[in-house]
Amino acid sequence: MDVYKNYINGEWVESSSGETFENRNPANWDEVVGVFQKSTREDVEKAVEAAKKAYPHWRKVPAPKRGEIIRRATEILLERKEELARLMTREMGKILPETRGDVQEAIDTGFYAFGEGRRLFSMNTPSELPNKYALTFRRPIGVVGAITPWNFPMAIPSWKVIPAILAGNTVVIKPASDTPASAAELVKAFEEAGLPPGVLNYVTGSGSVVGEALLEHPDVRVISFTGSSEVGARIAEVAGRHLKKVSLELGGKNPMIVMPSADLELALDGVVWGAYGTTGQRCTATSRLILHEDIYDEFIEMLVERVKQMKIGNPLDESTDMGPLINEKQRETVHRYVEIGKQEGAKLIYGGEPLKGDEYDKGWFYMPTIFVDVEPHMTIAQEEIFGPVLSVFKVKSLEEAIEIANGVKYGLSSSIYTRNLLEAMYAIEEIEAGITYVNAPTIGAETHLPFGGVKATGNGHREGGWTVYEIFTEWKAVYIDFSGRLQRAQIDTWEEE
Ligand code: UN1
Repeated sequence: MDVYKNYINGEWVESSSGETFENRNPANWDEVVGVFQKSTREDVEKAVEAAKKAYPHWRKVPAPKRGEIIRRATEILLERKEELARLMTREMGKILPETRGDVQEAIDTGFYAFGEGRRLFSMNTPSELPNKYALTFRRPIGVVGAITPWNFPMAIPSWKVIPAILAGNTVVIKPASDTPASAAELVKAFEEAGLPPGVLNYVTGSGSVVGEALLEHPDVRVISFTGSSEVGARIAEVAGRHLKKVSLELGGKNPMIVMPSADLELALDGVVWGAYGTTGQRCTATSRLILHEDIYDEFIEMLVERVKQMKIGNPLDESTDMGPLINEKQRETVHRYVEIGKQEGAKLIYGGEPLKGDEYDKGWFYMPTIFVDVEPHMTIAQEEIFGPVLSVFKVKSLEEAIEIANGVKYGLSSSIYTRNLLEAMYAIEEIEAGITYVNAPTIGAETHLPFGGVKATGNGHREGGWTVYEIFTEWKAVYIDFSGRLQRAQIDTWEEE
């Protein structure tokens, strides 16, 4: 059995608690994937101290050179992609094509950051005074605390860690306790690539101890968190008291609209992938399907036929379409929402139960579930379920579809299927979301574009692409006056010369 330690100041060390916790395979809970440190506040303090000590040197390493270490680490991930995907499937439960994709997201993020090392563009602007330059530079901030979820066990840690260190910060990461092995492998790739000690530190344990200690530590200047809106709001509150910079990537209740002009087969492929990929456990999952009345009955029939054919089971088996949920608690949550859906009058037409039978007995499997005739005020229409539950709505017009799409507190991803250009353009204009897809499902964002959402999905930051560097840098404005005399901004003007 693999025993994983914390990684602090370039060394793998045990927690001061002397205690550990197990990480089990959600498809077969008899299998222990690894044993991890149950860390304490003291461990976090050591990690932050190491990160703080490493910072003055690391920020002086030229960004292109920081990028080269990231490139080496990324090449290691590329070489190990298959092995890492298998480990991730065992600890997280999503199917192999998806865990390969998860590792690939980290690889894409790494190679993008390598290039960014030679960009990190800043801006110059004219001064209002003659013989004076007005320049700006991006500066690293210091120690970053990254708190990451279990649904993208390597991709999301990479979205935070890689740009943070490329920009010259140092990092302490606390991965989700359901998937700490994948994050450890990311750390190992950096260790092998020659990242100096203390630049990246890894501490496992509970949110209430490790996460909280990071949040409250005065030397942690930035907190980057992905998870639920409830936890995000609390993080923002505590971090606000300590005047830390916070980036939050939170929940979603992502709609897909299908209009009569759509290619229905294409929309069908899209909704099945969007709703049941990752067993619905993506913040971008398609959890609401908004159908125009003209195609409502036909499309639902097609959908049920297709979902019946899905193969649910061992996610390591290449022919499986959907694996289990992450843990017992998540399965209970999903089932509770299904019960609420039924009580509130939505019509359950498929699924709604944990799967039973030999193959499923030792995993957190749940049937792909479809509710129709869902009304916008219902709980299953409003709240993020994070499971394979699709709520279907019937509308008379695109305007009504968009009203429903926008009628939730979240605004991460969204999609419309149509072959009518004007409908597509209208949706792009009107849907309140950080991401809108046309003729593609709500999942599958590429790493070089801004990722994040509006309303309760976050606090205005965007991970991914060039925008993530806004999170991990601060601007310095520099004025260079070469006029040889005192020039007073706002008071002297060049005409006075
Ligand atoms: C998430 O669910 O938190 O766009 C991230 C997607 C993935 C990332 C999802 N690339 O579905």
